[in-house]
Amino acid sequence: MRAMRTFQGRGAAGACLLAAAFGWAGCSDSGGGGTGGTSGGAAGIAGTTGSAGTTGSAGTTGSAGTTGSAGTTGSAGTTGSAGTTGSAGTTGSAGTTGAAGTSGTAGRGGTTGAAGTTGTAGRGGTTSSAGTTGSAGRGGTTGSAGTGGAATTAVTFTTRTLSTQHYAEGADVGDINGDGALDLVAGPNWYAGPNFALGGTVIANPPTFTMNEYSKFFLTFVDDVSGDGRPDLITVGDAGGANATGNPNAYWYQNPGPAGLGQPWPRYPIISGLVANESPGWVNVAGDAKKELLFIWCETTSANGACPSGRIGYARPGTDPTAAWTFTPIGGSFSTAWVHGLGAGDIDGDGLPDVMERTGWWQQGATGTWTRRAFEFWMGSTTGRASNWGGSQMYAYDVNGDGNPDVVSALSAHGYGLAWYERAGTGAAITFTARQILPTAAGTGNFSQLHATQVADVNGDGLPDVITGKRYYAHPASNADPGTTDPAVISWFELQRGTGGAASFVQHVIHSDSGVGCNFAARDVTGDGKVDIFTTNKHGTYLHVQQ
Ligand SMILES: [Ca+2]
Ligand SMILES: [Ca+2]
Ligand SMILES: [Ca+2]
Ligand SMILES: [Ca+2]
Repeated sequence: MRAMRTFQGRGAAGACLLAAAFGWAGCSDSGGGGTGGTSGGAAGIAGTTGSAGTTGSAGTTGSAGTTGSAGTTGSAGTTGSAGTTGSAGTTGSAGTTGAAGTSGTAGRGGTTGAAGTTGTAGRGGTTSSAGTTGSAGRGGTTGSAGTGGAATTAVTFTTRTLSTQHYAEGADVGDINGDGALDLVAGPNWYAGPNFALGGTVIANPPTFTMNEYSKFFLTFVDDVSGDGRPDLITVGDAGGANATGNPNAYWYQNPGPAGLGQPWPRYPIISGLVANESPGWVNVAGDAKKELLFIWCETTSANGACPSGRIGYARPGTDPTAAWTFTPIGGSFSTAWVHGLGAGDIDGDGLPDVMERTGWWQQGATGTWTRRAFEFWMGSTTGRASNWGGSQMYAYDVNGDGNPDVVSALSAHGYGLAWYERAGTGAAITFTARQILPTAAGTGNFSQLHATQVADVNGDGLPDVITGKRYYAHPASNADPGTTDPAVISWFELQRGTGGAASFVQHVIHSDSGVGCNFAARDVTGDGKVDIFTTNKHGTYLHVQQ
């Protein structure tokens, strides 16, 4: 573990009431994480991200959402609601300027607050002292921490290599065999928890590929499509269609139940034509509790990735999930299947998920209308072909704790750069200021090909962190990207907040010889409450277990 770089951003202060008004309802929608702190009390956690309470911190169900930290609904502790201005913990008020959880066993302070003075896991804010009697106190940027405990609880990972073959580039988790333990799904292969030996395959004899070939499983999502309570697989192949996958390129595989797991799973195409954009998301866009497949639909395609009438939108199954899913357009037009950068999150804070892509965002109205707002989320990372510009999975959450959701995105899935975009303004006047996390050029500690990104609270301090890495041979050697032969690193970027809307991300390397694929999982799969990271790509299949 090593901290490699810190980039500072500073934003507007004093917007705390915005969070109380509408900030976290929206994050709940986009994140899909656990509700926080309904039981509160002994483990009350509060602060600028509003996670709180015994059940509110990140964990098995806490921060599973794409953008949400735990406690996104904001109620916390026995006495109060959490959030930027909320109170939390058994007795302490928390938040931007508050003291937090002074008698709580896991009190966490706000930006300038003292925290967890008697807590066993007290964590301070940026300028505070923290956890003075805590056994695991963590200090802020300038704070002294945990005089009763370790000054800093280092986050470390042990990496397990599950395969050194290239099967797939999409990974997710779910309880495939229904035994109560989370299993790991890497394209066609699944590994049974808690030991993670190969549990089975969804197709017979899954093929392997070289690092210069594309697999047929670019992205993998696990969810119950059929409604029988068993988690199924949603898979998306190469968005170009011309390389390896063919047309259609997206399928769902029906979990046959424990007795049938030794056989190939029934497979159904999701929609005709190509599911395009290279980061389709399994996210909640529409106003129900279920997730949808967000993508660019190349309904009619021509050779070599051309997408004459591409529209951004989402698909979901109808009453018969084995029939073609229903596509709901958000807008157009997109002319290539290989465009990069896509995500959903409540940018304007009205509780409705909005949609982000590399050239702007689509604001969802109350009646299901969508309004395009232009913004270039690649921010100058324009090496290589124009289709390479733009990142991977995009997220919206309040990075700096001012109450406004911000955007996090890689800048180029085949080049360099990572940033958060600080939101200002409201409605049609919403603007963003780019805050660089990783630069757009090669350099020490930097890495290219950020083709998959996740957000999760890795260190359990209530602040959502960013995880990304190098997609090992994102393009083959015959079409090399910048830095193709550099080490295949995966890193997490620790979000730290300062006063007055300042925020910074501190890079920590998780592993230097594996990287990421097209999507991966950041969840606690070992049951200790600490976020683990599961990847599969052209380098192999890896489980990074947080210690
Ligand atoms: Ca299981
Ligand atoms: Ca919205
Ligand atoms: Ca913000
Ligand atoms: Ca964190």
